[in-house]
Amino acid sequence: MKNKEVAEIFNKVAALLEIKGDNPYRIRAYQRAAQVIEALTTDVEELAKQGKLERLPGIGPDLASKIKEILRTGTLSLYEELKKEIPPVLLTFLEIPGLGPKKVKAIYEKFGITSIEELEKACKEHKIAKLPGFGWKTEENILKGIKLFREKIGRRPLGEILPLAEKITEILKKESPVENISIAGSIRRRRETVKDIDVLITSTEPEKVMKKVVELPLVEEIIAFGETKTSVRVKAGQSTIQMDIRVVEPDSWGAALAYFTGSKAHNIRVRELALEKGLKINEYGVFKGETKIAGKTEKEVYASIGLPFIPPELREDRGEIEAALQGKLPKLVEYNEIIGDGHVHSKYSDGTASLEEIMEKAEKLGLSWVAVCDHSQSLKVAGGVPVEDLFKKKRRIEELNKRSSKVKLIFGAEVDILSDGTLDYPDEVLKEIDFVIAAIHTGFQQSEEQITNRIISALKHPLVHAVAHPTGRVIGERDPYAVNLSKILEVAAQYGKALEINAYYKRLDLNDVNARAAKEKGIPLIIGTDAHFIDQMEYIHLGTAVARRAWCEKKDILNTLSYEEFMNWLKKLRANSR
Ligand code: DGT
Ligand code: CA
Repeated sequence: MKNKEVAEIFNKVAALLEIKGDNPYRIRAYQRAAQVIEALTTDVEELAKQGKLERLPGIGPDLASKIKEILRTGTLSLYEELKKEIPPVLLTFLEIPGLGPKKVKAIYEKFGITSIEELEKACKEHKIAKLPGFGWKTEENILKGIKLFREKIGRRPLGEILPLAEKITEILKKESPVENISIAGSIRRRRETVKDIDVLITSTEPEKVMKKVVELPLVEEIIAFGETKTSVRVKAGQSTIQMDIRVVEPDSWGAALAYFTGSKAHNIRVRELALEKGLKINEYGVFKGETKIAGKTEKEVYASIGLPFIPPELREDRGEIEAALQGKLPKLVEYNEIIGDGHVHSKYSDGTASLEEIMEKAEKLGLSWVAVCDHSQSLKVAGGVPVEDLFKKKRRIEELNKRSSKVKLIFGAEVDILSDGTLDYPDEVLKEIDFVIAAIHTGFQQSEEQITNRIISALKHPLVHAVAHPTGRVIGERDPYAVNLSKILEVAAQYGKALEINAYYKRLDLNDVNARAAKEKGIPLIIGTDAHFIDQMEYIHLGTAVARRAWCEKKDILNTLSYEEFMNWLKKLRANSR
């Protein structure tokens, strides 16, 4: 069905015509055609084949031929021409939720604003509200729209882009003459969202590598083609993302990797340190006068300015330079030290995998335990487990554990914190569940005080071990609910309860900053993938990345414990909570 694509192009044409100040009847015709096509329950391509397009309301010979053109070429020449006539920034503005063509046009004509940053500034200075037909509310909506736009379209979740970037580097490694290849930028630092894919290589035959790059089937558009730098847009889900590939000299590999890994803020600090030592540092190397004193490896580059190697996840200028100078960098938890998954759903609730499949997958991932935490009884939309079934699940887990020596399952539950702060199973049931992780799934609209108190009651409950996704945010979709996190941290620390680092790529909750605050208070952290499909268990490393960005060491993360150690931790916590 190409209906959506055709409708979208017609809508865009209408918007562009409106910005241009074209004939309102013509604009209306495109809008109407878009609506008609979008509402169709039949395939527009079929109608075109049968010559029935003109039977649709509002579609005459001209629009019918335009539909055929879109079906044939994937675009419309009129649309492509309009795009060239209009400043590109206005096309971007149209993508901001809450900003239609009329408003975009008015803003552009009045202020000549040419970037999102300028638009944001004008809103903050209340210039926009003064335009006829605008107001305070419009300004507020535009600001919200800008935020959503940046999150959604401007930046993509790491979990979507990292696998793509790794796939591309794997292909280039196998099928082109690269010597060194590495992902750099925010992906290498494992930031939760990324703007683009930065790749560095060394090669004696760069032209062959670049040729391979632009020939990748994933490439949708070539932005620039050159032997030292090539930029393309690669297909990523429903849209595309820019990828820049740079070729560097082997002698500059470390310097380039450090430079292009960033962050910019970290680089600036590094450069200042170099300057203090009378050195110059750039993407080619570290220089004393004209002489290059380092550049081949990152380690050598850091050493030349008196620093130990700083792991990419720490390079955010959040104190890592000071810590490095004092020899106090944390020994970050390693990806392979995570041997358990603290939160997986099975068929007992809304997961799609059986217990056996979870065990199998865990073994493939090199894990030695998985806590199977299905939803609790009231959460009907998510298949909450009624009490009778809980005990079936418990027995089944015991049987499977007897048979398996490599992977153990833990009988857990993700128990809803009800809107009054009580838990969704009675205590006599909770005490039979080996791992109770409490969570909020309803009442997101409650006040900060209410939500905070709900979580606090759960943390204080003697049978609760942990709280899942403590802030409730979903990247690009939902802001955190109103919660006073510092109060939560205080109570968790006081009661020795764990907080989750939810590793699902759209959650990553706690995030890096909050997880670090928790770690500093000595709160144990538990990584859980919250997998509802078996493959989502692979996201465990994203949770580890958050933990590393939160400066966590092995001792801070419960998933580094063996099965027996973790079970002991659970029991001890309850014994101490009585
Ligand atoms: P992103 O792409 O927004 O997710 O984040 P990054 O960090 O990957 O940023 P990007 O792609 O613009 O640039 C990659 C790295 O290149 C960045 O982390 C640091 C370095 N870099 C870029 N521009 C500058 C600059 O103006 N000064 C310094 N010192 N470094 C820069
Ligand atoms: Ca980047």
